[in-house]
Amino acid sequence: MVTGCPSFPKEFAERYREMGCWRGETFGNMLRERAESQGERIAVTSGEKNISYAELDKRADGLAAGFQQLGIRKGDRVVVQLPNRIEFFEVCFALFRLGALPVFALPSHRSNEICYFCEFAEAVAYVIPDTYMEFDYRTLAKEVKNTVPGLQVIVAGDAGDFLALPELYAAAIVDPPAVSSSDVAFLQLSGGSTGLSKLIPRTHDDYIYCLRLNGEFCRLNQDSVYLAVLPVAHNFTLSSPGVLGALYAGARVVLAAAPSPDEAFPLIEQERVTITSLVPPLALIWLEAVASSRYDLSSLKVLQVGGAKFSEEAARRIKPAFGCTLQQSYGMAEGLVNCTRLDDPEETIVSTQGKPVSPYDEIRVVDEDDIEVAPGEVGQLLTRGPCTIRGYYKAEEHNEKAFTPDGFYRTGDLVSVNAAGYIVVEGRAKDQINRGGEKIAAEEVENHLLAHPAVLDAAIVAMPDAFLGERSCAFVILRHENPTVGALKNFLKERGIAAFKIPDRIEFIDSFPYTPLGKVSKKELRKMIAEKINGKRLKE
Ligand code: J2J
Repeated sequence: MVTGCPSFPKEFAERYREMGCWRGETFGNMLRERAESQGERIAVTSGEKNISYAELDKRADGLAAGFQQLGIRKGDRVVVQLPNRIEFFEVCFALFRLGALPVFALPSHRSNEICYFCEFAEAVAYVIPDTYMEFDYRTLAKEVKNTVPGLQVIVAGDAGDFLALPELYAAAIVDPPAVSSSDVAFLQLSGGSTGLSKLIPRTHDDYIYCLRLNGEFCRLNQDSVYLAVLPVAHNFTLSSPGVLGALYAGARVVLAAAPSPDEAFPLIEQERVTITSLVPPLALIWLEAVASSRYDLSSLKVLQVGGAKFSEEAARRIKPAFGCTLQQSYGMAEGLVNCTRLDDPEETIVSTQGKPVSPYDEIRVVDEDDIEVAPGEVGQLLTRGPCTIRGYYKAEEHNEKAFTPDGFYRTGDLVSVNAAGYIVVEGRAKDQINRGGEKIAAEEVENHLLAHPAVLDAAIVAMPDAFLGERSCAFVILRHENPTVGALKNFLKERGIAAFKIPDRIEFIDSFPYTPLGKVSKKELRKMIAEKINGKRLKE
């Protein structure tokens, strides 16, 4: 067992097994079974490259042996920061076979986040591409090594001073470790609301159950083709049903290098893609582009949209524009996933975020005192179930607040549930900005701003945005000097944080509005910035 990972209470685990939710499958065995039953079929396509199930299985074994020779053992953590390339799959399945845990970083993360993941998870290795989107990850790795000297850096590509992934493949694992389905398979990242992202321990049992159900609701089978346009490491693209759900179903995964219609539409035509998933801003871009597209997108059966609230108006346009079914997906890396069903009435599909995938997902909608609200009323969503973790990795104190004593996870989402059990996301009680699906923990960025000598105080809120849904606005009280907005943004960039976390707007202010309890009133700040934006729009 990896220490610091809260597990499911015994009686719940037994029940989820008895009910057939958890079937004792592991990712390592899952791939082996697919390789045995349909080895010749293609598992993943990336550009000109194709890898069959049998090859992927063999490559994963070879790499597992190589990792083992590097000293990576069962339970060790490895930060994996790979974009949508075949190596992502080889690395993950190699680690799964060893019982080592990938920690899923996103390509947009920079030194500050990566150092934190490596230090906090006590990672033994860090896997990167050489370059991606004109960014050199080896330079990033050098910075990380200054802080975490013992880390082994493995590069998928031209390795420079580091270890070259292609050279690691070895013959066979010695004494293959026993990996149990109740073991933690990896650490996923939380969107976070207090300070740094929390790490989410997901077991083979709970994750495979979740992606299996998601696959069923999307009617995935061997003939399905899933196009991954968003980063594969994001929980939505990884598992709802995502790339892992597609492999579970024996389908084919196609990797897009970028999410733009220019890249994705030709791929849909060429590869006869049947399903893909988008965040709302991307869905808007695709909607614009499809009208004048010369590509044949008729193979597409399901277009999933999730990660942030999709407006009803835009949702209504999907079916007429693409000729396929929209599926709204409302999930969280902590576990619970809701989706609309493909045969739901169109009204349900466009106006709700779906219902839980598992009949054993328990839902409570509560007020500020944890009392359940009347049916249909808005409250905070609490959940417990066979997919949802019972606590974050090494976060005992935080877990006390993030979970109820009886194990419900406090999602921080404000929702209402209709008579048919479908959830509508109405708002958010957590201190987070959802920038078109990318989550920003206000406190994390506020802390970075506070590190600037001229900043006395800072508060970050969401401001409405027609395209992204929300953007971030930082209200800043200065001490004496007058740094420019550009200088402050640069300061944040130099601290090594992902670009999406840098505030879209910075407003200087003399003092903050306060609540009667003496806390900074973010509600008032949100109102101030929304009014300012609207006022400007009225004048224009
Ligand atoms: C409104 N808010 C949403 C939606 C997520 C499937 C789909 C998405 C994620 C994901 C995921 C939303 N409408 N349709 O992991 O498996 C907001 C909520 C939620 C938070 C979780 C999956 N879909 N959200 O986005 O861990 O606030 O997972 O609590 O990144 O995103 O974010 P994340």
